Amino acid sequence: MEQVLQAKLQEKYEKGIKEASKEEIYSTLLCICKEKMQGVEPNKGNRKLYYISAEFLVGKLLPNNLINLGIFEETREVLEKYGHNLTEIEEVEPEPSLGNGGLGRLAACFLDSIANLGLNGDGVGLNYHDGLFLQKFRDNKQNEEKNPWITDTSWLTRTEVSFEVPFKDFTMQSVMYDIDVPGYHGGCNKLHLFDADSVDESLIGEGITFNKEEIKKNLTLFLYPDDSDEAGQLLRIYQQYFMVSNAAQLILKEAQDRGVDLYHLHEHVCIQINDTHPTMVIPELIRLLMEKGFNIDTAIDVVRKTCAYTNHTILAEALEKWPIAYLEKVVPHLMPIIRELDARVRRDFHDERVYIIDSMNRVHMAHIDIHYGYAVNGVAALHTEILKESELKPFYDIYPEKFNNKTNGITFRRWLIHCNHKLAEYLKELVGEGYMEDATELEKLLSYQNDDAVLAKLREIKKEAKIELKKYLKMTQNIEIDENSIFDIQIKRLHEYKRQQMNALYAIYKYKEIKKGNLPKRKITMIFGAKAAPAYTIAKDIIHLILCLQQLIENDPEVRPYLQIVMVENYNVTKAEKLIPACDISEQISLASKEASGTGNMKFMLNGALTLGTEDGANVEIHELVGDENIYIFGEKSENVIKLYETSGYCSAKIYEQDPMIQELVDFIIGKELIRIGDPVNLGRLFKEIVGKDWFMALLDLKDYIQTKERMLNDYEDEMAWSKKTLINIAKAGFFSSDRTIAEYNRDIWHL
Ligand code: 26V
Repeated sequence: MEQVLQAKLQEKYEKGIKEASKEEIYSTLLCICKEKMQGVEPNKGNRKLYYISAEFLVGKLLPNNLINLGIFEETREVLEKYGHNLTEIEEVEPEPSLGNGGLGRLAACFLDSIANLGLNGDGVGLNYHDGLFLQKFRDNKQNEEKNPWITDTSWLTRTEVSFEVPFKDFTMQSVMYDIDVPGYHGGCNKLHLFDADSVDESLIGEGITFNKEEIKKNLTLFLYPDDSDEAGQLLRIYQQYFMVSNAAQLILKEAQDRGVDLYHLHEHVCIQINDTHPTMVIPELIRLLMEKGFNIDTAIDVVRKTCAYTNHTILAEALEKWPIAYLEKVVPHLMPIIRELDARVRRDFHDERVYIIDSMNRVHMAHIDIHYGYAVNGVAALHTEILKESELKPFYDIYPEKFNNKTNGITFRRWLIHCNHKLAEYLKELVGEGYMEDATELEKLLSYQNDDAVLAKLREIKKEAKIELKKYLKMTQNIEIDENSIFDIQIKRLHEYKRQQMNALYAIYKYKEIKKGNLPKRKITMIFGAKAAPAYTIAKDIIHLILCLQQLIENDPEVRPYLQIVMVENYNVTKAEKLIPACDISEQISLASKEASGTGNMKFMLNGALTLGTEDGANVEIHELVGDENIYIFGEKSENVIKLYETSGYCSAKIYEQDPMIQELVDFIIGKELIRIGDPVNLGRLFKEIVGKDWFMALLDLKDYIQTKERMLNDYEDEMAWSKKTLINIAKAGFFSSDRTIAEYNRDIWHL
């Protein structure tokens, strides 16, 4: 490595390693990796997977690629020898903002595991120039700015591949960019990101505003542009069709290049539809096959045997339904096919709940996937059961054989080996290297659960991670935190069902307790990280509340020694990698039945944090694995929550009126302390929402939540007992390796 780096730096910048700047070293390492990846054999196989997704939240790629190419350690040592620090060089890379949350990060973990297992599978998506917005805090509010990440030296490689994508009024020429996805064991796949040369960043005005009608110029500017008006929804349809038409054309081209008889396409190709955003690939493939001479029956039959669908949410508002009128404006050539798909459903099933086109002339995208794909999966055991038993029950009754569960996973390469190197090395010492291959070997750790020296070492590693985070927050946000405090962390998209507002109400509770003189044994550092969708008013109000609380406590000398709130600005993958290793309490507090799986919960567990959570998503499986003793579960069960919705049996105003303690906490939102700091409009609206509606039932679980968190804080003081619990969590985390998840997808769905 030393010689290669030396030679490359000389060639590019006429400098030695010692003299080179961080930027020069970064871009040189990028070149070295790219060259190495070109030399790696692509994964091959008779059946090839295309994982189509609107999001790929890949995170920084330098450390990831160095690890997977097997040159991370070497590189670090060489740099150290010349007075550089690899972590600082990693800082130079802008994080690609190609995703929003769990769905996008899952897609990235999957690409890593697919390559790691040597499977032949590529990702297909869009190359958003500014991705998801950059979050800035001003006056305790979220502001959105553009988030450009594509620089001269980037991991993208422009290819010769280009297609014509036909819209109603014009066609657009695409260009395909590739990012290499090397496997940890050799082999290499690609992430194909489609873009258009006509896209023009100068269209962006103040913040993230732009002309929504100039499709040729705006198509790949942003991920999830605001769709609160018609122009925004049309733009989403343009984006989705652009993505899938390119994907479909690429798939057919590659199949034909391989000499595949398209009548046997399904034997050679498999398409995973990641949530409903890529659904139009189904009618588009049917259309393209018909252009090649297929009759419609055969085209439908082949496509049905090729496509599989993953559902990632049961929130009704997140299940896409596009008005026919909008589809007619953008892709009228798909409408005859969609109508035919609907007609066939109506012919076979006399149940309007499973129709594709509803009585309001809207097209239900998920219904296309379920009828015209061969597999449907949920992402955690509970989630899949809810799909089968309630949300998608009419479909499960028709096609029980299509439904299956694939509990999510995370790549240990990024979420342990990279982000918590010291822990990874120590685990290697304890259980051997085998766990890098087969993560369930982490269970061998259980034999150390009563070994004081091991438990002490785990605490020492946690403390070091806290100190690292402390330095990072000082550097990035000029915030001081106390590494001797307990770190309680909630990091995820901001959504009412995830209930950051309930956590904020806990902060109010603690603030009041401290004011009363009931001091905690140890300082509590509550850390939040979350972006709110720009048009999601209440989510932004919740951010405002948290930031106001942060300021209130920061400026109160009575409370500050015992409680601190930190809201991390622009939460992203890079920040998650710093936060997760330092965490003690992992907040997974969604309203039971609403979080499909969660994957942050798995990352925290693997890094030795204990879960404070509801019986929701993959928390249920974590609970089963670690047992009652090693997790803190609270709150209403999902069956009861579902019943409450069915019977409209929840009334937050009642709880508010009948429980003086809860009333006091909620009133604080509009009390004099906060109104002095915050915006009465935002705080007032949030107050009204919680008392008058509270759709995700934060008040229902609040008391149990407070009590359980108090118990947890108490337990933390018994160092040995706590450390033993963390060890058991690490030992049981192996199940959540995305290598396991992908092996299951391959065994049950893809058959690559
Ligand atoms: C969300 C949003 C929010 C911003 C505006 C646009 C938009 C479009 C689609 C969606 C749906 C997101 C679905 C999703 O991210 N689901 C998450 O998937 C994770 C991986 O399976 C899972 O762990 C999380 O529980 C689930 O919420």
